[in-house]
Amino acid sequence: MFSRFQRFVSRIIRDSKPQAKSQRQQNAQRDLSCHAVAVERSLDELKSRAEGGEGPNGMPLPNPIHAELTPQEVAGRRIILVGDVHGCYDELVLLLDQECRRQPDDVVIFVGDLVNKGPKSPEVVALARDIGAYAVRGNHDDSSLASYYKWANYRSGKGGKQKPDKREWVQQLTEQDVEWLHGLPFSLRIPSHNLLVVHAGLVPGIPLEQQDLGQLYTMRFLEQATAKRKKSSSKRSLRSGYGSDSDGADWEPVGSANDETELWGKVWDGPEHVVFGHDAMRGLQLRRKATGLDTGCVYGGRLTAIILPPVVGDGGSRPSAPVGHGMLVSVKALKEYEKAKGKMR
Ligand SMILES: [Mn+2]
Repeated sequence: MFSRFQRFVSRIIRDSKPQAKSQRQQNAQRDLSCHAVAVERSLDELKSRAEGGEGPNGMPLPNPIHAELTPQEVAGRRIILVGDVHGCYDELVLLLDQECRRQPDDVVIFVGDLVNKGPKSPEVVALARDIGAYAVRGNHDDSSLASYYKWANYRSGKGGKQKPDKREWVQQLTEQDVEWLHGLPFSLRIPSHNLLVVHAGLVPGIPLEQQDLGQLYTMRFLEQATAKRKKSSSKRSLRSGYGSDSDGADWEPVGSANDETELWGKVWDGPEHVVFGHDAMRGLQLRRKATGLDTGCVYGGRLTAIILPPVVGDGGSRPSAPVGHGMLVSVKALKEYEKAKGKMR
């Protein structure tokens, strides 16, 4: 028996479907003319418009680089934080509709890597835009933008002999999709919940604005700065910009794990609680001040979200709905879309 509330919710879900479908139909109808328009506005022009110069992958920096949702913007609304989707559109729809019972005024935030690897990347971007979701920039979102331009330049004859790479799905992105991806910030702060969202991780003790943007969407491990200095030349520390005696940082990001590394989320001690993705091999991470939501859906794992209850009023100075009060929900992947490179936990 459906309760009246459930009927109400299912009506909302039903009502929202034709919209999603028409968006998908639009995807299917995308023809070359829209790409011609997109390519006309060349990457150079976009770069010149971006005041902050280039990001770590050569793409124009978004404005703002670090975004914020004000207490007023989230007051009285649930916040649904979604792990790495990687084009798993069908699982995303199941997660939002069935597990989250998403309603129009819920604030949906993706932790990045919405696209690539999985089967329906353009559909995921279209859905995210359609529901007015927020997201931070994942390494795959950023590199897919680069792939888009590589293909677009090739297509328009501007890009020399560079053939498009294997990400053929980028050809289905509309100009609006591309614009949306360009706007993805490297972090999203939500002061009412003492919450910070990044795709990968943060180095403790370094102000957000001084964090290395490339590390924000790629880091997994940290090493004691002193241990690293002992091992590597001072050149390396200088080049990475971390660990000099003057900045007082105790930790440095490193590319792979060894005896002296720690998962960054284990070491992170705030002040904000960080929700992140990017680490399917570790799976769900529930730390005191960090929550990792990448549960490897594209590798046949699960797609996970955390639902935060609404904060009444503006939250004041003491958040009444910290991440720890959130509810975890997830759906099992419908299939294994890609083989994992390591063993998933
Ligand atoms: Mn990633």
